[in-house]
Amino acid sequence: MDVVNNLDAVDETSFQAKSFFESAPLLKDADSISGKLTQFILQNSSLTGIEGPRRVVCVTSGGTTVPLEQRCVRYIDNFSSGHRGATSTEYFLKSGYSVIFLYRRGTCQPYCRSLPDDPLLECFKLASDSSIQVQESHAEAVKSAIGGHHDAVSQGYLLKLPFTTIFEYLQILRLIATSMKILGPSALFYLAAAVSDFYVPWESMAVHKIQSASGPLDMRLAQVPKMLSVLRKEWAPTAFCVSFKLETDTEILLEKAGAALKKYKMHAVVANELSTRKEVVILVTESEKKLVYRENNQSDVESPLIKLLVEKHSTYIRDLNA
Ligand code: PAZ
Repeated sequence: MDVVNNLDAVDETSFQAKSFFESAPLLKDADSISGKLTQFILQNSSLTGIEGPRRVVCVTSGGTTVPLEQRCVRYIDNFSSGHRGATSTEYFLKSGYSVIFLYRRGTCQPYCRSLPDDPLLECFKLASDSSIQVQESHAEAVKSAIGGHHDAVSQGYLLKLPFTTIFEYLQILRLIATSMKILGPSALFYLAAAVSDFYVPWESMAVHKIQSASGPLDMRLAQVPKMLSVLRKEWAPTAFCVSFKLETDTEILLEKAGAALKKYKMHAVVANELSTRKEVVILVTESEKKLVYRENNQSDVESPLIKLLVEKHSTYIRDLNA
């Protein structure tokens, strides 16, 4: 009976996902994105990496917006800065992975964490001969940002794809996942983006700016289909999948992370609490719940986290190949 119910739930989610994509506004640049993905994956899959073909990870980062009008003036947003995704990307590259970085426009970028928030204006100065010079105080940060980023991109190890809305995010994620299918178990998904749970379906969305003259706004949001199931079952069934669970109530965090692990058949779920997310996360797998801390004020929690995930990914590949 349980099996039947479970199959019904899977079919229902696939159906909801299909309707979501059918009614979503057309993704601009879909052909160009597909072309970049095909080239990136072909090029990287022919390289040798840690214990076999070079591994490719899709890191998602930042929050998705929910437009309230088709000619969008207002939208719902969330807190995500993209720090987790950007930092993790650097550690994955350092560990020998190639990275497809699916990020929210305007959020934190790999290798730019040490730069000030307004980097161009604060990092440079105009010299007396009108040439542009780097401020001494920012020289190290600028050098490492330019060097790290240039190396990763010029060697073809980093592909950056931006999104803004929930519609763009899910359409690009589907393109990435289906393109990565050929990589089999060498593919990893690291889904750190804060993805909206609710949205306004395109066909029921106001076309023009919503007017305030008619009084308080009464709006019903639909639930975004749970694409993690679809990713695992249809788009990339042999990839190693890591999702994130954020809560503000620590009492329910582990329970929710455990439920996500089972329900979406993730290989690992990273549980984190809003205010402590930069200091500690809990890596939840079928066999354990492991606390992962940052070592000190100068280090990042992503360093030990990525190390653990790379080990788990290696075990997964070895077990599948055995
Ligand atoms: O982007 P950031 O560094 O500010 O925060 C990271 C995070 C909390 C968005 C991420 O660790 C996470 O938990 N993402 C999934 C959020 C969710 O439950 O939808």
